[in-house]
Amino acid sequence: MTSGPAKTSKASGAELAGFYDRIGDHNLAPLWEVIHKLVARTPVTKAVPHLWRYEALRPYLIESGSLITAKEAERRVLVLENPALRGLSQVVDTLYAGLQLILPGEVAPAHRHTPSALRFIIEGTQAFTAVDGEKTYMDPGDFVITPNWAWHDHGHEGDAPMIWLDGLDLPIVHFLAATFAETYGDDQFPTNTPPGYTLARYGNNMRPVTDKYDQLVSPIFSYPYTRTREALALMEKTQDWDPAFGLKMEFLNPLSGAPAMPTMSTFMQLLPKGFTSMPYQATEHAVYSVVEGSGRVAVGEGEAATVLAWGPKDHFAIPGWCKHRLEADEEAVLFSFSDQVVQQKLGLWRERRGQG
Ligand code: 1HN
Repeated sequence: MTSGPAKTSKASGAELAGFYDRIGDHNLAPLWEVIHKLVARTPVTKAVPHLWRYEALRPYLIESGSLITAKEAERRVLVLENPALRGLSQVVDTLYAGLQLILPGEVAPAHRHTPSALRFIIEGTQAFTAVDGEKTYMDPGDFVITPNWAWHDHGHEGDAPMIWLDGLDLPIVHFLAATFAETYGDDQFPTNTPPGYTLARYGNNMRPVTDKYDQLVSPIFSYPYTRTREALALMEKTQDWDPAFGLKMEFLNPLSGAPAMPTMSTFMQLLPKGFTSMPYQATEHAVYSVVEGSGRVAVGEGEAATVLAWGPKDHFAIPGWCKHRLEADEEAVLFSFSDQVVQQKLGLWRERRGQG
């Protein structure tokens, strides 16, 4: 039985119900029945914390390679669907994630769209993504950007399966009802610059003096793991660990100093062996990809905590405002992406460290 409206000091439940019926005929509704649901005291997320073990999902991804070609599929991807958001292609409330397979000799044809995409390479070598005609060959641990509305296609010149994580801001762009796409017509957008051109141009702490600062997205679309890892290895020597993060670095747009992408924040994080973080919570919704090492994330508190045990190539989702602790059994490196940059631009982002 559905309970009708409770009585107020002025009217009975029946009077209110009659009133709601009458205004309902005019597409009107009483805010006072829903205001506390609309604006709760703490952020409410639909998604739940979840771990996708690579070992368990990899066979299905490989099997998908025998069922459909990359070209037929346009993108051959198994979507990481949050268990609480099945059917919506959402890994957390605001983000999409999937694991993409490309086999030797295959192409994923050129297209462009308003959502922005990132790739984080999980296994394989000698596949490339081409962004607006510049090829980038990808290796495990590399972080690659496809800016919104940039032509992009993928190809594979190696001899073993290549798998990467795709992260997109699709739910955000969908919310704004601003999602649209175009196919190029040919498999590949014509190449016009040598591989590595953009990294040479913008990735050496210099910029061409004629370039503007106000580009929304980083002109560097490949951040190679060799460079990232080397930086972490050197900084690690100081043992300057943040109690919540260990050593957590954010990928930036070198022209503006802003986050590398306008809609998704991207991070690489090193946790020393034996590290246990302080409890931490933030309003951002985040997805992690384990590069090296193993450990756990305990989400929630005490007996009710969900403990997710991760190892290399595993992925896990931590929805906003979930209090969590990260633990590393051995030195670990985690890539992650979140909607922090969007929340910060809108003045919404909050964090809380420790028990408080
Ligand atoms: C897309 O264009 C790619 O280019 C991957 O590899 C995943 C998911 C939804 C919409 C477009 C890609 C995507 C996608």
